[in-house]
Amino acid sequence: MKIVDGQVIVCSPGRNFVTLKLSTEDGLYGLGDATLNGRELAVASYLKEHVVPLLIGRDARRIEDTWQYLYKGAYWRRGPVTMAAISAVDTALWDVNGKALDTPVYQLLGGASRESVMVYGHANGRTIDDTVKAASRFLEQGYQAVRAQCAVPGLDATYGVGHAGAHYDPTDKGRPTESQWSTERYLDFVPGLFEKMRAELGPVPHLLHDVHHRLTPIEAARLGKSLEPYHLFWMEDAVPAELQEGFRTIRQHTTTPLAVGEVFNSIWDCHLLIEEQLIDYIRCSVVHAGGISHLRKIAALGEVHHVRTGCHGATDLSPVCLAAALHFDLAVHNFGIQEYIPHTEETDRVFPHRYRFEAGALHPGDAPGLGVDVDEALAARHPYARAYLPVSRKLDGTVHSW
Ligand code: KDG
Ligand code: MG
Repeated sequence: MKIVDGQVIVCSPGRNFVTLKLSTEDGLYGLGDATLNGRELAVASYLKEHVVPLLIGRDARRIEDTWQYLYKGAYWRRGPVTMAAISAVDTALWDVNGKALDTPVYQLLGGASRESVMVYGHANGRTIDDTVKAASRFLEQGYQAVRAQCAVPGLDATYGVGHAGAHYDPTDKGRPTESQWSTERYLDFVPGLFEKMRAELGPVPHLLHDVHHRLTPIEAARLGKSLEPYHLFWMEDAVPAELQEGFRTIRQHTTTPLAVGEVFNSIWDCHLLIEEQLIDYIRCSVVHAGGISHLRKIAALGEVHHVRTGCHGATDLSPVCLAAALHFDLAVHNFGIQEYIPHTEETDRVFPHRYRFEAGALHPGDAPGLGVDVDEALAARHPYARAYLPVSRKLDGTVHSW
């Protein structure tokens, strides 16, 4: 099953996506997501210029060998651009192998470990009351888990809070927005948000919160401690995790469960976090952490250290990535939860898919491969438009993590 062609499809049905389409001599093709929000063309170029030429003529059945060939063969290892490119190849190969064997990918991964995949939705609001109302709407739709983010009084923009009525997309065409940050105001505000959430929603729903890398370990420890009465499902990205050892401080002080990893590229970014049991959920995604093959290795390390999966699933990860994540989630034993923000109808039209939502859970469907496609003619009608994620500054003007 030789690979005969590799197309890199860059499109922007509402937001930018990079998709790899690998075709084989048998007339089959597989898709992989290669989207790196705000830096999309770097991955597209890496694929077109450096990776696709190496794939032509290779046997599409050699998924692991191809992964190692691209990873070790580049000499320059890891990094978001390289790993998004390798992820796309790996995902496309799982897809095409599923099609060749006429079976959904989850069956190749060991079969279903559960009936469906529990997801969490994003509730946000400008006030605590609005946030509680948004969360209630998710629960009415059958969600069991909701992430809550609320505007911090006195700050002009807060991560996770969208414009009223709009699908949440924080990127800007043109130069990035600069938002404000105050650790003091944030730390004073968030416990009150969750006090109200629990008072209004009761003890049953899973509540999650994303700190988005903006605290130091000791600040995160204080936040985790103050949130303990509201028993969160997780506190996410409490600190920038380049320094894995930073999690030791947080862990020593709080029983609030910790999740991290959406920006990680490989097992080397999280092995210490997992081996020392410093976290509870690993958030690595198919698109940014080496594809299905590498994510399975991260999950396997997690399994022996009481760490469960919680794949990143924001809308900058395309429907191709979401489909791949769902096959992985359905099969992997130590699954925790899957993030889910529905894509816009415009995006869904470009990427028709077979995954389905019901009562707070997703199922990848039983189509051969990943069960997701790309309408290339429609994609061509949505040309790429450069966009940037926001930049954040403290009130005195110092650049801070967004
Ligand atoms: O591109 C950045 C987004 O994917 C990120 O800000 C979303 O933190 C995020 C989340 O948890 O979904
Ligand atoms: Mg996050």
